[in-house]
Amino acid sequence: MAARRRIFSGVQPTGVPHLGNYLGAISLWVAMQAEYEAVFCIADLHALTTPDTVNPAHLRTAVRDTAAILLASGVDPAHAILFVQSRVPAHAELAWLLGTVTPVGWLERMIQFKTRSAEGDSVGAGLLAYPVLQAADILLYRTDVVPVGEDQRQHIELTRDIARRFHGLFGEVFTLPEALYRSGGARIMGLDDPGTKMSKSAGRHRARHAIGLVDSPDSIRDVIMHAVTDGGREVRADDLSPGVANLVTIYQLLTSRSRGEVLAEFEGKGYAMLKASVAEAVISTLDPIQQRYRELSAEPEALDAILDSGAERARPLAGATLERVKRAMGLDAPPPPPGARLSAIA
Ligand code: ATP
Ligand code: LTN
Repeated sequence: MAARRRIFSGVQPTGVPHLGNYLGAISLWVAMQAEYEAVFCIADLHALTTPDTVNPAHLRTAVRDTAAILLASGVDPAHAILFVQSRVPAHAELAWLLGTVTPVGWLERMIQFKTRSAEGDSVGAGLLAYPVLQAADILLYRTDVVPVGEDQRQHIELTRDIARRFHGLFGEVFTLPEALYRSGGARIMGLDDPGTKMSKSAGRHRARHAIGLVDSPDSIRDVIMHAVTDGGREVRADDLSPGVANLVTIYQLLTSRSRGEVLAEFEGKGYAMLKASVAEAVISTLDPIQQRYRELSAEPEALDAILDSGAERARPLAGATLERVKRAMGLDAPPPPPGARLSAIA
């Protein structure tokens, strides 16, 4: 029997995951984990590049909360390896090695780097190197498929470019990964501004921007009923503004129906009715996730045990690739000369 293909993906513990993370990425991971060999990572080293969230106590809490949300959303340790990035040192080590073959110009072209470096006063080298660490994450596990939101497209392409460049210099070691996006939902937009993607960082500064996966039903209704649409009042399938299209997308994904079906249901109906239906669909999808999240959060030792076991399982996989890379680059320790004895050194 052919070996199962492998998926790898990650989420940063930069805050409570939101509906965009769930629809664009997490729900896809859950759907794929039985068919593929699945490895999922809580990217805490990446989170260190977001200075406004860096605080040791917060980071510790955010890592556990993110783990609890992923498990509550259906990530199943019986199928998938779930671990914390910094607990598998091969990630940082491979990132260094790959950094030595990555032109700075490639990194300066990354949209995320350009946007985020324009926001901050001083830019850490880690922000520039962020995609190299992400490439290391993916390449360490000989990943075939990376299920992510659309915003990650450039980073996955860069991962392939780095792997190809490494192969040109040192020979074939890596598997070239493919990105996989949720069709029609890989980019959920902010509810306060359908021109920007829903993001954890933006949600910290903007009211009614995002729906956190553990928000209360009242808060979910409030955010959705106030979602920015346009000057019109009724849904017109042939003329959807970005705000209305975003609500339709959310509803479509939550109810597993086609766009055509959803548009037919709401054609000519008022925006308030569409919003009320979206709010109820969000609340009923999140209700079981929130219940499970509360149960998991009440048992931090059990969560830690799952993460410990995930790191134990990830380490040998990552270690095997790292060894091959080091050998290819000439970093393997030379064998001792024949007849050499340790005592001769002492
Ligand atoms: P931050 O704002 O802190 O960068 P984020 O909201 O972009 O966080 P990540 O942890 O960077 O979230 O992303 C986790 C996964 O969720 C990634 O696969 C990413 O592509 C996906 N994702 C993030 N935002 C959206 C969105 N608005 N729509 C669809 N997928 C998304
Ligand atoms: N940068 C990603 C999170 C992430 C990731 C990964 C995604 C870190 N390592 C490896 C896919 C594969 C983000 O979503 N912002």
